[in-house]
Amino acid sequence: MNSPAAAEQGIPTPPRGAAALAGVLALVAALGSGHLVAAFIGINASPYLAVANAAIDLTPAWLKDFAVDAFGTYDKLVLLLGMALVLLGLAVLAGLLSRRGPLPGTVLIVVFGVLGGLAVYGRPDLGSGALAAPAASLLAGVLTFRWLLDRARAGGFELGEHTAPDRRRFLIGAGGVAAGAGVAGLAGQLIGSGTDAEGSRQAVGDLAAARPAPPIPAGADFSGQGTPTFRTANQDFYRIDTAVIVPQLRAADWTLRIHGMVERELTFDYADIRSRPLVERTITLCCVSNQVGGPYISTSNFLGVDLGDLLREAGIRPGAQQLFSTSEDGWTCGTPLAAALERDRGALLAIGMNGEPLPVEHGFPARMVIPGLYGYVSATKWVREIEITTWDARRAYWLDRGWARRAPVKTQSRIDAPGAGADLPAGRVVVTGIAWAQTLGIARVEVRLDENEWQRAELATEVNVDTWRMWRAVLDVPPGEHRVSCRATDRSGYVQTGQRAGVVPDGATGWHTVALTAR
Ligand SMILES: Nc1nc2c(c(=O)[nH]1)N[C@H]1C(S)=C(S)[C@@H](COP(=O)(O)O)O[C@H]1N2
Ligand SMILES: [Mo]
Repeated sequence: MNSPAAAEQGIPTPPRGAAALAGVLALVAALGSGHLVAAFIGINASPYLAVANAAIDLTPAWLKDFAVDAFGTYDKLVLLLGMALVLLGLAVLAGLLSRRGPLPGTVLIVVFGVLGGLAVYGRPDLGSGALAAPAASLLAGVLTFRWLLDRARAGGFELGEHTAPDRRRFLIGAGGVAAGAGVAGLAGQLIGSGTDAEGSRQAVGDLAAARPAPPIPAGADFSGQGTPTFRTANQDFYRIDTAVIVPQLRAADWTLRIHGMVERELTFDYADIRSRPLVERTITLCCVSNQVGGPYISTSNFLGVDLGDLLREAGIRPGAQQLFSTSEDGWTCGTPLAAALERDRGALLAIGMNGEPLPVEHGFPARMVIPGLYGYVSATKWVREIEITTWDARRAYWLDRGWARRAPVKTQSRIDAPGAGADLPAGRVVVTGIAWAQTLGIARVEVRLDENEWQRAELATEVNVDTWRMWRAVLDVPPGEHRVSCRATDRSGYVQTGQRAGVVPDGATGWHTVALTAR
């Protein structure tokens, strides 16, 4: 189909389908070549990933909160798929707008190339040489687009008797581009994931604890009645981070530098850390984005060296306030220095988790773990750098996005059984759950049915004050619709508030309440 004006000038217009296909294939060629070039620089230079990372970095607290809530650990997959749909739509548009000439589509591609370039340029973990990847994308996108449009237009393949050969020529060109882009993208993926972090992790072998954690006593959970097991299996441990592609680090390539307001700058490698006497601690980690009753809390045996000892070796200079840590992928974290130094606190530079080297997605080769502080102010994964500084000198990642600087874990509790909306026989109902008040310990948990009196729950055996504590209660439930709530009291005497607060800026509060029907 030709527009009247073009037909008058004798300039053939490509059909809509061919123009749209040219747009889509230009996009595929752009992403494929960018990915291939990025493989040699750092996979985060791949424009698509860089834009996704930038989108995450620009996400304000309320939106992150929503995304984590709605999609959990799949939030990044949803983002990547959403971006793919938007890009596909725009690629089709670029093609359709360019049937009379390649300029509109070319402008659109250049605009996107520049956006990709800005996203790469903004990465804290890449140099400006990384711009080669979006540049390759831009070039491949524009050239492919114009070449395919030309082919679609050549001789006007819906005009006259040359239809069939011209269409064949276009389709061969299109097929060639698709294949080339596919090969480039795949090669990029293979080369880029060539740093074999998992292989390196497998090769670490046994990490022996000089001081193992005491065994978990038999009565520490009610997992037979609905609570989680006391320790969370590594593959079930909740995961929260900003990384679209988890940093792939080999133990041999890892070092940790401690610098800033210290007497002597120190750098440790993996062998330095693992050859020190390793201590194992059972610790419950939780996320500030955990809603009341939410799943972002887990417990593990973390193995590592005392973080305070490393800091004392470096020698802290007077006036220092903040431990500012940076990960391999440029994420930053601000921790009160006092918490890292407190001897009773048990802050760790951890390299092991539940008897294995840290899983890659939980920070291999090394991460920080500090009991009593939400993960975003204490638990840097893939940690590479610790700067001792003041609060004024450095601002951590989440601080600029609406979250609090001070973020001790709040005393909280959760009902695990019965599940929300349960339908069960009236009478004796066993209610179980967890409660936590890291650094203090749980003194009491109470449950109540509807607006009745609070009733004391039985507490499971305590493991230590830095872990969750399981509880169990038996309620007498008459037939009908009911609501069950729980609340914890910690060893300071503080009774968990019923006042509802959202997760921003420093953690949710309120009593977890589940509805149930008894018959
Ligand atoms: N490098 C890096 N470390 C990070 C984060 C991150 O985004 N990047 N997120 C933090 C947050 S918000 C939490 S709650 C914990 C979660 O640790 P996990 O994924 O091992 O459960 O990691 C912390 N460490
Ligand atoms: Mo978190």
